[in-house]
Amino acid sequence: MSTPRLVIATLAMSFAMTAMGAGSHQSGHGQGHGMSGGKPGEASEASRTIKIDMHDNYYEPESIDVKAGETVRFVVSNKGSLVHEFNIGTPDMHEARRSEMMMLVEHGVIQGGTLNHDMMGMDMGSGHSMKQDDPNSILLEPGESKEVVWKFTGSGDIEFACNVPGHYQAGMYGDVNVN
Ligand SMILES: [Cu+2]
Repeated sequence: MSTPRLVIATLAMSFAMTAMGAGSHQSGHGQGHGMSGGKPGEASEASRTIKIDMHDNYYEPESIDVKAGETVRFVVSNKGSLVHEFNIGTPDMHEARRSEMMMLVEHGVIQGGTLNHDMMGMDMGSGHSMKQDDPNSILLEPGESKEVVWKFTGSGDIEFACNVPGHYQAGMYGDVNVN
């Protein structure tokens, strides 16, 4: 029974360190809450639905066109055999997210095709948990399907990407062309 405790303690420590790192990074950029590229949208305001299929390791479609100010409802399905992420953000945001994902893999939260939901739900103390509930990101096991509603507030360099280690590098990202 002592092993899980040790794992939890290690997780809590590394998570706190990641959080501190992210905080200083953001203030350095003066970006506040790090939601550049848009913000969570209301389903009732969505002008259309875009279906995104996730495979090992690419998206279908590989790019999308949106209008500035448009709210889009994404229906994302994992058709692959590995855990995949659909995350909307700038390249900087994805890079920061990849360090976090690396940690989730190192600690066994993501194991190939499965997610350890018990570990994700644990309270790490000081308000942190491993729960993957960022509004701009969904993390899916094979066969799962979920929706995310996103409002694209302006132009800029926006991508959707999977930051599970190795996947972005393998080309699992797509451009959001904001017109
Ligand atoms: Cu992936």
